[in-house]
Amino acid sequence: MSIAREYNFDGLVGPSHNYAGLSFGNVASSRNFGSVANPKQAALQGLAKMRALASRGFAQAVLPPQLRPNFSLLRTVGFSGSDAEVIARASRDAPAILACAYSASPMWTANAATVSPSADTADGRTHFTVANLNNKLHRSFEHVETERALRAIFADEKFFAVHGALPSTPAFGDEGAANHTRLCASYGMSGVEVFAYGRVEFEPDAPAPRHFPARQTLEASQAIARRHGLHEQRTIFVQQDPATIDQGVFHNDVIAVGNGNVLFYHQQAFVNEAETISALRRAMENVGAELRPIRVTAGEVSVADAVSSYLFNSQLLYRPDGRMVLVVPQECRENQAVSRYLQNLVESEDPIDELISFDLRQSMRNGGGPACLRLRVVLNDAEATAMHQGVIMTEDLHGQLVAWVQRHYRDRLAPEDLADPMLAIEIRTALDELTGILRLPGLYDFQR
Ligand code: SUG
Repeated sequence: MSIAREYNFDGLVGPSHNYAGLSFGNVASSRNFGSVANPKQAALQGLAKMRALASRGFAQAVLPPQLRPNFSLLRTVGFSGSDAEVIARASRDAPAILACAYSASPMWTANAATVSPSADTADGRTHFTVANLNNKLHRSFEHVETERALRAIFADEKFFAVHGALPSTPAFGDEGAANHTRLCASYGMSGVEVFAYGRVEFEPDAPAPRHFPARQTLEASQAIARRHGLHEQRTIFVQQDPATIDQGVFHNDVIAVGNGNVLFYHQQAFVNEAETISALRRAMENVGAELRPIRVTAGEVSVADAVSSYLFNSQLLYRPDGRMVLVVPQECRENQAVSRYLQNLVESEDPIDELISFDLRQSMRNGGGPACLRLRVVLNDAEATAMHQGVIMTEDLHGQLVAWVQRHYRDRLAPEDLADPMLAIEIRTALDELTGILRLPGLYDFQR
């Protein structure tokens, strides 16, 4: 057994952050369609969270934004000419597609990949499967640059295996770690990997939501478990309650979060709650641990309140004393039922003793809370040393990134601003400089 820590890789919000209403099924995205975004504030809010957690001693790193707009998408769907002409034509004929090409959605790195720590995998390496995100056009091409970034950061094949995205077809709908939780007795020991799926492609009679899409399939989750070489007795597939997806729970991390032996979840999170919890209990026994469920009832917090406050889209982190901190969005303090619930929770015997809240309003308005903004990667000492060090959050890196944001980001971005050809040039200039700061040369196509 080796000592291992959980690194949180937060997505640095890109300069094109905007509200384009692109995510049917994500109520915040639909509600805020067309409002004016503030990319500078969005990036600074994210950086403030990273800094605060790093300064508390939590292992924190950053993943870079992606190049936008995606000219290759725009050209593939028939817009031609110079870059400026492509933008002008797309903005005139298909503004929604231009918005897709411009989306800053890679900020939500919980959807970047599914990660299995080396203690769980057959070959003893840390495995990553990049998510295909094929349910939404604006997210369906993220995997190309995500794979490149992960390969650059986790380049050492002795320790890491980065798998490309699964085939981009509805049967393999995959949204990454947002539908995956790992429970364990301690990070360095074998854990139980819990995959939550929304529907089953090849079982047409299985329950499925009626109104909103189920973005993750059982087939995709099973494929990932096979690729990663997970042990059957320590791998569990659970189904999200379709009625809850229909209330706006588009990812499982909107309704449940796990850490260590604790599963913090809403009673309406899963199909067959009792069976799901007993299956988890049994699997935990296989790794010598006792499951500690913290169950929130609908009477305490309704699904609607969970969706609007993002109570479960929180980060559950171990403090050095072994107790836990819950990192919540500020909206949890503003919602009466949720804030009352949280007050009781920290005063109870349950292992969550402390709350930290952040203003992440810019991201929240697109349905992205603290947990969406981070990808968890458990690493032992040797693995942590083997990964690229330029992305680890320090005071110095934080200072450099804040100054970079201040130099390059706009503080106002309305949908019509995407037609401005200068925006594409500004983004390219900013990202070119960013690769110097993160020491990731050649990350973007235009640098190759
Ligand atoms: O995929 N929103 C993202 C939010 C992702 C949240 N991630 C997790 N729950 N882990 C999504 O729906 C909105 C973009 C827009 O409408 O402009 C968006 O893509």
